[in-house]
Amino acid sequence: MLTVWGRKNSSNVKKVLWCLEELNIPYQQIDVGGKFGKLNEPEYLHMNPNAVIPCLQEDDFILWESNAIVRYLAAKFGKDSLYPADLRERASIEKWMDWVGCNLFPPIKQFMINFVRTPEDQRDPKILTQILGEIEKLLKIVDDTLNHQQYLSGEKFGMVDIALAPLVYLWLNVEIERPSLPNLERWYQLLTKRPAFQKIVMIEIN
Ligand SMILES: N[C@@H](CCC(=O)N[C@@H](CS)C(=O)NCC(=O)O)C(=O)O
Repeated sequence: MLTVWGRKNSSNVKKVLWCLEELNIPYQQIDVGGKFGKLNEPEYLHMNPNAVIPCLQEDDFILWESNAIVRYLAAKFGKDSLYPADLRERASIEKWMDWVGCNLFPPIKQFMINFVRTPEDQRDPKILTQILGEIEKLLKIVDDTLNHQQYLSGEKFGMVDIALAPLVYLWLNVEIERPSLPNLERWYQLLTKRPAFQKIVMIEIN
């Protein structure tokens, strides 16, 4: 049995749970992080010394870093669906997965801290404008790419759609002004039709 450590409303945990649901793999999920705490307890630190979620446990095998976990699950259980056999096709998807983790996640995390988790009267408009500008610039790159392909993974739904969409869900479902990104919106609407996306990703943001 696979165990996913991490509260369900974390964007990075959502990637892992959504991937498992898409692949129809049984798992158990344990709430840690956020209001559940425990990330700095020795038992958790022993698994993930970074004290962040998610963390995957499969017997005595432990894996952290959400995109690495998605890659592992796709390679192990999704060879016919999520994990392309063709090396160039796979590398093109993995390139975007690294981009999501290295480029997009940092400003999204700042947005979470400075907007979602900060009461309205304590928000700094200058900082927020800067963070939102950064996110918009990055999502415009995705929007341009989606102008000539159905999914970010290519013509078929795949690993990087799973790595990206929980972050985009957050940006699209908070009360902020957003530029029009029609291709991104079309792609997002496609994902909202997937039962696993509805179950795992489309939950309350907090
Ligand atoms: N690069 C890491 C980032 C992990 C991360 O920052 N996780 C956040 C939640 S999205 C976390 O653990 N926050 C502390 C908490 O939830 O208590 C990954 O992709 O797994």
